[in-house]
Amino acid sequence: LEVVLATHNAHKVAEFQRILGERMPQLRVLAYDGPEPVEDGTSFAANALIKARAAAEHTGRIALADDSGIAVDVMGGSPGIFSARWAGHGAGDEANRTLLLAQLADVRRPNRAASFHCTIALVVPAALADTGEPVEIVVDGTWPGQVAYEPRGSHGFGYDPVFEPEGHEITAAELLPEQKNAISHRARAFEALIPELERVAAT
Ligand code: ITT
Repeated sequence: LEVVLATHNAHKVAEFQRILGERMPQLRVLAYDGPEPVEDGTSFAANALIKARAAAEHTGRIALADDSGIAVDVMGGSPGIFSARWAGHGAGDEANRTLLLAQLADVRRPNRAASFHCTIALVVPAALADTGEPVEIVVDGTWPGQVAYEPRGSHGFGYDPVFEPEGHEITAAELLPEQKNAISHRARAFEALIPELERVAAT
């Protein structure tokens, strides 16, 4: 089974390849970085579907896309779907983290509660679906925790250095990649995705 993963984020390709490949040896994840659709959805699910649909249409292959981010409770769920560009388009991960810490400068625990969210869309183009209709499936994973007072750790990417997962006194960037990959929001979304992929592989 070959699927294309619609993303421009090399970290995501690596995580998908490693985690899905381990669980489904017959699966090959191909990076797709064709024309980028406008991500103008108002939810993680809407944006994941926009990206997966575009890749499925463009390649005629089964497509996956991930939309993810961090939601801070006291900020009403922001940065949320705007996580990748919280400090502006192209500002980068470090600028995003610095801005978030500045916005929470006066907020003490336990009010720094936050969660990572990962939504994955799976789109089977009509031509490959046994019903003759496109198949669209969306799964989610959530990883609760809190925002740290200062960045720590050198693994991972994005908001990992400023996110302390529940049950840990260290940040996600202080976890080894294999530890993070076993328990993260993305790992939780993969748990829900694998049975769906197996169903698709069987048809
Ligand atoms: P694509 O849309 O091309 O897949 P992207 O990085 O722009 O790549 P998103 O729009 O889904 O992806 O933005 C997700 C952002 O949320 C990402 O840039 C990180 O800042 C953050 N994020 C998502 N998963 C994360 C994780 O596991 N660890 C740390 N930060 C994460």
